[in-house]
Amino acid sequence: MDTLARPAKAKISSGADTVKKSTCRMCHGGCSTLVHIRDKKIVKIVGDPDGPLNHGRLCPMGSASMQLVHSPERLTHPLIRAGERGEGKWRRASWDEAYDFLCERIRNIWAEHGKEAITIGTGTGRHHMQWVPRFANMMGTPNSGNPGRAQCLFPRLNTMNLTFGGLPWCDYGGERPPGVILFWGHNPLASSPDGEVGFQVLDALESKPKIIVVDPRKTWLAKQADVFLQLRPGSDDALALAMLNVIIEERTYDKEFVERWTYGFDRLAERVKPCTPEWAAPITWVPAEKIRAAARLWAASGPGAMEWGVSIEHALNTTQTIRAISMLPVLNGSIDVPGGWCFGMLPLAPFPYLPEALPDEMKKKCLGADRFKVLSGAGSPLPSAHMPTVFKSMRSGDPYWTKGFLIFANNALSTYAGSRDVYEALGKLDLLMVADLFMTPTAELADIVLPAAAWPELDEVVGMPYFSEDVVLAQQRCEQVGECKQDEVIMTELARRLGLPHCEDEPEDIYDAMLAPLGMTFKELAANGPVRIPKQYKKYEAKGFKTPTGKIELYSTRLEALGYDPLPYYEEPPESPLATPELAKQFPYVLTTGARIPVFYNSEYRQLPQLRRGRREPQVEIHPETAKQHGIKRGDWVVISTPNGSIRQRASLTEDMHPGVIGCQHGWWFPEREGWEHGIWESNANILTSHSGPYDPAMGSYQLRALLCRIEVEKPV
Ligand SMILES: Nc1nc2c(c(=O)[nH]1)N[C@H]1C(S)=C(S)[C@@H](COP(=O)(O)OP(=O)(O)OC[C@H]3O[C@@H](n4cnc5c(=O)[nH]c(N)nc54)[C@H](O)[C@@H]3O)O[C@H]1N2
Ligand SMILES: Nc1nc2c(c(=O)[nH]1)N[C@H]1C(S)=C(S)[C@@H](COP(=O)(O)OP(=O)(O)OC[C@H]3O[C@@H](n4cnc5c(=O)[nH]c(N)nc54)[C@H](O)[C@@H]3O)O[C@H]1N2
Ligand code: SF4
Ligand SMILES: [Mo]
Repeated sequence: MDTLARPAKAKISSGADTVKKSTCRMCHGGCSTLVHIRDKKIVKIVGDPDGPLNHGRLCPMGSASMQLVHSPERLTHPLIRAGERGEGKWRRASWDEAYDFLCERIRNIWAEHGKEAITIGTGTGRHHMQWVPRFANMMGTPNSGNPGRAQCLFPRLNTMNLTFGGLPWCDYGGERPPGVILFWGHNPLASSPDGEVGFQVLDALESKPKIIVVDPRKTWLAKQADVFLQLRPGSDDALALAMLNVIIEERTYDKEFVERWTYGFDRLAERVKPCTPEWAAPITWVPAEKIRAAARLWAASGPGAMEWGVSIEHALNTTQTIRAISMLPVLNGSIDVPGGWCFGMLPLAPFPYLPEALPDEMKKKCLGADRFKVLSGAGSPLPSAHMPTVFKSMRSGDPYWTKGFLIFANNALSTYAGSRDVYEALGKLDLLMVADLFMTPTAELADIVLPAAAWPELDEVVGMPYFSEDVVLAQQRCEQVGECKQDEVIMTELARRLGLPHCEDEPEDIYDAMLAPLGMTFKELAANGPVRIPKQYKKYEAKGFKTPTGKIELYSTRLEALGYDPLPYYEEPPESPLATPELAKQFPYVLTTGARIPVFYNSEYRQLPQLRRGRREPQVEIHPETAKQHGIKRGDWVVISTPNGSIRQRASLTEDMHPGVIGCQHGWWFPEREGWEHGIWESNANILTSHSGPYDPAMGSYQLRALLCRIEVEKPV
């Protein structure tokens, strides 16, 4: 099954070992672990039976944690480039030398181009997710970002903050289980995203809720579903509008909740009136009757828990798709009720992002902020630069030059759309710093590479799920590998060398301050283990929703004030059989990229034998009938092409894939290959994508899924 089920229960007999409690972060994290240490070295990592989210279990990636820590491929000391960019010549440096080198280059860029000329980069949500915008504020630059800020969780977070006053999560382990779970473009059993681990979802299925799945692939969850909507990638907005239409037309919504706690229902009803299932069927490829069945089941089986995923953010009409889908739990009155879609308890003191350290004049220079107002401004707890605009400024100096890029955990060449344009942009920098665990193709291009600590080698406080904090956990330092340092420490030490504001703050003081409302210190949390915050429901009854009207804004006054459509709408992806039928003659399939598999994490873990063993090579999922038309057999190398480029992946034939859809993996490079590229130009899905727009008007998101492609068998050379 395409899930994480590996029920190994932890043994807690510790013998002569010291055992420390920590939290696995092989993915976004959340599984509690017991880390066994002997002679200052980790000898075993197992699931903690007391872990509130995993109850002793670890998935295949979690089980490979020790292999990550002790991988012979790890970077273990700073390296300064000694040859041409990409030539692979490095000299080992001490941390002192590394900081001196960085300070000199940074000061030169400041003097010549200003503080805004340095962008602080990171990747997906890690332990130091909150520290990166803080460090940017300390550095005096308005520009920080990552490949996910406009494409991953933040579109949901920012849009929901604006229109609901917070981001709800599914209520598992609460007063009652959900009556129905709707998995929308989301496969949490494989992905455990954003601090909501798949084990929780697996456990929730035991109470036999109704299941609805929206996915172009028939996943394991889809096989358990009462209704499975196998849609065309990128048509989620039309499908959601049609489901809203059915619930409103059939008057099966929770009238009392809608009347009392929502704003703009009548205008929503008017907007979705034409969006009937018959209208949506040819757009979504889902029969009208199935759309009706899903809407009826959803309305009848509450409380409903909405499990939505990143697919809806890897598309152009992100903001409005999110809005449309988010209204389904509103209409059946599932907001902040047991077993429904609930706001977090947020017990931690706010993280000190230090926006006050950045002058207003500088804030205005944030790249892309003038255009994508929800990405960088209203609703965003972590304002971000628009990264395609940053790459453009690296390439062309428009609207000003970006000359320095300090990356903490991001394989930019692999995970941003348009890898070739990213490559060109990185080549023009005066300073590229990469802090990573491994020498990735991106690190190979750097001027300086810093060895970062892996999850068992660092201290951090984390609230799960993200921006909800119903469970508060600690990561604990258990081993020192080489000269590796955790990112938070690197930022702090570099800040001190540069004499930046707030550089005197010690990370542990910040953890203690965050935990103060819980009446404990970091050391106490780390020693005693995670804290689950007792759930309170219907919190809005006391103070309303944190929106201008105090209600859930189906009609968004804040989006309206920012100049955006206050109601959700449907928009075709820029390339699609409907939007560009001529192009679709040359590229007849809809391509989706990057559906998560349980053994790799984006571009990570190809170095770890335990995880690579069963997945030596990249795979593209194709329906057998589709493959047959092109003479493609199982295991053949297939060339996948889009208007942006071509890559090769091995054919995996499966009836679970929609015949009109091709699903390729993302994140592929080959650490074992010689040369700086390590095969980055061979099978990397982002050769097929582009970051040049068009973009979601509010978030600046680009298309990573729902592209057009063609396939053919690779010809022997
Ligand atoms: N085509 C396509 N592209 C995609 C996606 C897709 O589905 N399809 N998904 C997108 C999404 S949702 C996201 S969030 C991004 C993810 O993009 P990234 O975050 O760039 O992806 P990763 O490969 O997980 O991580 C990048 C690097 O961080 C390093 N690393 C791991 N832990 C640490 C640490 O603690 N400190 C430091 N300094 N380094 C560390 C890893 O070794 C790795 O090289 O990719 C996006 N790109
Ligand atoms: N093992 C593992 N875990 C991970 C990661 C990883 O790389 N590996 N990456 C992490 C990151 S950064 C993220 S953001 C999360 C993402 O985790 P999820 O949100 O679960 O996202 P995916 O698995 O990428 O996609 C979920 C489902 O969406 C389907 N899908 C594809 N295109 C569309 C579409 O257009 N519409 C709809 N409705 N469905 C579509 C896919 O077939 C897939 O089954 O996972 C995180 N966890
Ligand atoms: S689901 Fe994530 S946190 Fe849990 S064991 Fe797997 S990798 Fe670790
Ligand atoms: Mo992500």
